[in-house]
Amino acid sequence: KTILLIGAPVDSGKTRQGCLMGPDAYRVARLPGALADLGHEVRDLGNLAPRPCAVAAMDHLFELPRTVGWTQTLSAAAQDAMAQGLPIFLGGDHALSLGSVHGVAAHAAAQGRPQFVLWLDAHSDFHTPQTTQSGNLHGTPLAYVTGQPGFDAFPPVPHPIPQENLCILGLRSVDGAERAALEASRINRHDMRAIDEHGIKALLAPFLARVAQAGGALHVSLDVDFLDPSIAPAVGTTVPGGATVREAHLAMELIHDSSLMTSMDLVELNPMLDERGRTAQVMVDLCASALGRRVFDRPTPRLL
Ligand code: DIR
Ligand code: MN
Ligand code: MN
Ligand code: MN
Repeated sequence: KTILLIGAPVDSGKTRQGCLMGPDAYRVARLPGALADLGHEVRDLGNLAPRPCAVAAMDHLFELPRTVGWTQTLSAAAQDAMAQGLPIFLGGDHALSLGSVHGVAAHAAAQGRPQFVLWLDAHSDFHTPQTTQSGNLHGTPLAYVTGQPGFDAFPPVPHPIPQENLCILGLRSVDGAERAALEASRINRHDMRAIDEHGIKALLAPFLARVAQAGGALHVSLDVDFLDPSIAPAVGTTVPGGATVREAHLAMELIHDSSLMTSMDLVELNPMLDERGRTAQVMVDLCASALGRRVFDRPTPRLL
């Protein structure tokens, strides 16, 4: 595969700073080499910068104009990159997905292909600018890309992703307003208890089978806080009780075996909070698993 690494040092999605160092941490942890070792052609496109944006600031939202500027930049970059290969967006906080998912969905729509999204996160990120309590826009991408109202300052969403095309895994911190909205939605969502009771494969394989059956494009958005803080401390919003190293690798390995992934985000790494780069390294290793690193081949990938 041709893999395009796109540095997205977005730090405007929440108040705690540091995610702007994420793209370089992934480079230092040798993400480009790890993917090249698997036989991929890797092109590092360097880091993007947000478009200057004239929308008015809003008191209850942190850094709205900058986040809108990032969304414009990233949507355009995603659409360009999809024509050339498989983009991996190196975050940056989760607000970057406002743009990356907007862009890949536009590309899929132009190809007449349905877009699917797998969201691996402790949080559901389904707030709107009206319902957010924190004012942090990294908590809003799934509402934006599914076409929920309230995102007037952002680029229009001509191709909203159908709710049933989203799957969230790893939930253990869902705010009240999000919970009501999720329960009223058709979004596939699985909390940590579901992972405990059924295991990753039983939850993920049916979703991947649906993507395959629909001939869909699959965007995978991996938030560091999907992982348990004991293995991935370098994130501002740790929540105990997250995925283990092996649960996360199994998810990535199933994604690889499905051959369905067309784009990916690695988000919320805050190198300022890391312990000698160990979280960056776990994220690099997970990304490598999603792109084919394995111990033994599995001759017949079976989704169900
Ligand atoms: C929280 C945090 N739900 C908020 N969201 C995070 O600010 O709305 N998402 N950290 O990954
Ligand atoms: Mn998130
Ligand atoms: Mn269109
Ligand atoms: Mn999160």
